[in-house]
Amino acid sequence: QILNLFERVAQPFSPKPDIVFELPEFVFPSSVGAVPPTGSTRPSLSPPADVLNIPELELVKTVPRGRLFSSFHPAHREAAYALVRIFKNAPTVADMLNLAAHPDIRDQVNEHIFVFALSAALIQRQDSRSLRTPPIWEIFPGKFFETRVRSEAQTTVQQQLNKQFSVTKPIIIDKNFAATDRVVENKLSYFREDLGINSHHWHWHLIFPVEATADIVNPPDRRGELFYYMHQQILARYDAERIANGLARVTSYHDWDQPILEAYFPKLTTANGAIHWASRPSGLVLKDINIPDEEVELGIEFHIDDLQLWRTRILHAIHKGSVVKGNGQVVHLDDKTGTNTLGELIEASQWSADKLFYGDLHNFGHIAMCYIHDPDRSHSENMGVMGDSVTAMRDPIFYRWHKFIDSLFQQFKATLSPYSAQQLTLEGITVNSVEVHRNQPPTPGSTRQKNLIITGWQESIVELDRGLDFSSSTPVQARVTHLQHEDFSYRIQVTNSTKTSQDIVFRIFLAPIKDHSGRPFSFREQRLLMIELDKFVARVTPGANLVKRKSDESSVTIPFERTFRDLETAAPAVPLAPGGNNVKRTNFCGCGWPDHFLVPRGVPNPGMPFTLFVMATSWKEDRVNDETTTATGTHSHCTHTGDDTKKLCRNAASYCGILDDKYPDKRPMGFPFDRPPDKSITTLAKFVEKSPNITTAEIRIQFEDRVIRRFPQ
Ligand code: CUO
Repeated sequence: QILNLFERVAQPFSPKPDIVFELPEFVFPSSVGAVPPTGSTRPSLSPPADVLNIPELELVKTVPRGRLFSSFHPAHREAAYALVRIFKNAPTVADMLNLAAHPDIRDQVNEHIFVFALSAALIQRQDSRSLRTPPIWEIFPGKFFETRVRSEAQTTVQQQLNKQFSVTKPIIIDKNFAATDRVVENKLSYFREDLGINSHHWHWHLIFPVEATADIVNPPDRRGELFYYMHQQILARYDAERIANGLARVTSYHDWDQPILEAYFPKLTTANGAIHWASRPSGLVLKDINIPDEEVELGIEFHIDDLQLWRTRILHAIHKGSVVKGNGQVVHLDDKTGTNTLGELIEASQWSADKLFYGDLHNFGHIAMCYIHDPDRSHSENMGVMGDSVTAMRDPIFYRWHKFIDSLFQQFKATLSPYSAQQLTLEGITVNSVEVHRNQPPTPGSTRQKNLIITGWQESIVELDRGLDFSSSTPVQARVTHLQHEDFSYRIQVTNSTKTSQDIVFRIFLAPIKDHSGRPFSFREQRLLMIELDKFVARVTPGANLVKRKSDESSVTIPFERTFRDLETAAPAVPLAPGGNNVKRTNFCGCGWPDHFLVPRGVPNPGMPFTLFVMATSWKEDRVNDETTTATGTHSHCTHTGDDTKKLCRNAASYCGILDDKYPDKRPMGFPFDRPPDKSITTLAKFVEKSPNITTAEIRIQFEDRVIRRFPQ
């Protein structure tokens, strides 16, 4: 029933009399240590206003209803986090839901802020994590589907009301709706506009807030480093798609006097069609932003020179090897915490060493680009998609901007010593070979089963009526086409020449071998294109071992069902570290790379060559020391192959970490590719030659332009 709160959020909340919150159904999971609050499990939907103590909402309402909301905009954020705090401070879940349902909140505050704040509170509160929330495209279909879909939906509803058709056909979503084939960048629309990818990005920013909210005083563990790593991995994945489509890798957008040639016309609306997202034609140049405080929106003012100044100060810190806090304290950028410190500084979050001095570079870049078409709003235009974490990844400039942001981290990484032979080897463990095997029978014309991954399209049905103001209870469905791949498995041959069983971390990466023109990459280039596919722990006994791992067990992805079905936030049972007990852990709701995009698309027969890389490291050394953390960290990250440890885990910890827990890997994120190698290492072969614990294989990813039905629609 909580789903009702997310229905038609642009409209007043009018629950039907027969709908009541059935809080007992919201299992208060013992798994997360929450105790059902006594006497508060059955709130009514509309508690009398004089009973409910409505907190002060002045700050929340500074962004009026009906306006777009940007989590990159400091004043918008302040308004949103004020509501997050109100929800999180409610004594019980029932109180929080009653507050959310109250007309003063549900019908008065900005609808985007309402959804942001309630979603954030539901995830961040331990006692509400088992509640279901709908996918973000169901709440705001206008942020995912072009305006035409809305009109078609309206027709569908009308036909149903007139009983013209007994069966309603889903609306077909054209996977190239934003532009024609004449626009080169549109070749990548299947990536940029993918529901699962954009939903992941929204959830990531939801669970890694830029500011503290109520009980979050300290940032989530390695939050700044995760900001770097998750976005770096998006770039690596995007580049692999570009190469597959015959395009050069993304270029950094750092010369801010230069016009941006790649245009983007989103064709999206919000407020049920009333407000459109601005287009960004080709050739615009960044301008100073000077939006006055108006009735309708909070102002913001900064100069592009400010961005330049902040960039210079950040680079200065990187090359000096330290940042200076507001109180004068010097913080060294070392190899352990330097990336994290920089991440907080560059994004910039509340935990920036000195926001006044180092500024708000990344967030303000988003703002500068979302208002590039009307930088003082003299034309009263709305912002573009770069302003909202739900929509930002649709625009090609997102990737160019983040390539620039990533270049700052890469400059820091280049100041660190290359990994030594000792850091890259593991005594007594030899990884002899790795293969991938298709789980499906061969398709006609293809008999190869080994080292070949097949990709294609899948059609999935999504529900739209929850977000359409006219639909009432009439179901409206749409059929989307998205990338999919056949299931496959890794088979890793490992020799343990020690006398005892060892728990080994297997780190699996994938990277293209050649650029779009067919030129082989140097190792210095290829390491930045390494895509993490999985990371898990397996026990290897003395002698020869075969370690098997399925593609859908990846530590990077959330399962397909979680992308395309209502999100169940309660997780399945997952294992502890070796010898531990099973406990239930909470999944990160929607955070996690979508399973259907685990591997890049590749090219048609004979497929696109990739390097598959597997490295074994010691779990004993890599585990996070704290006892509890170790246990939870391990299980959420791994599948054990030993008999008593054959367990699944579904968390997407690699890009999303673990809620309220430490990042379950002591190594720097992206290890061993996060640092440039020694100058003498020019090829991947040289990089691995002294490490018997590493192996590589050449595999192919073959794209078949047909429907692969891996799951039912
Ligand atoms: Cu995710 Cu710029 O940080 O969008």
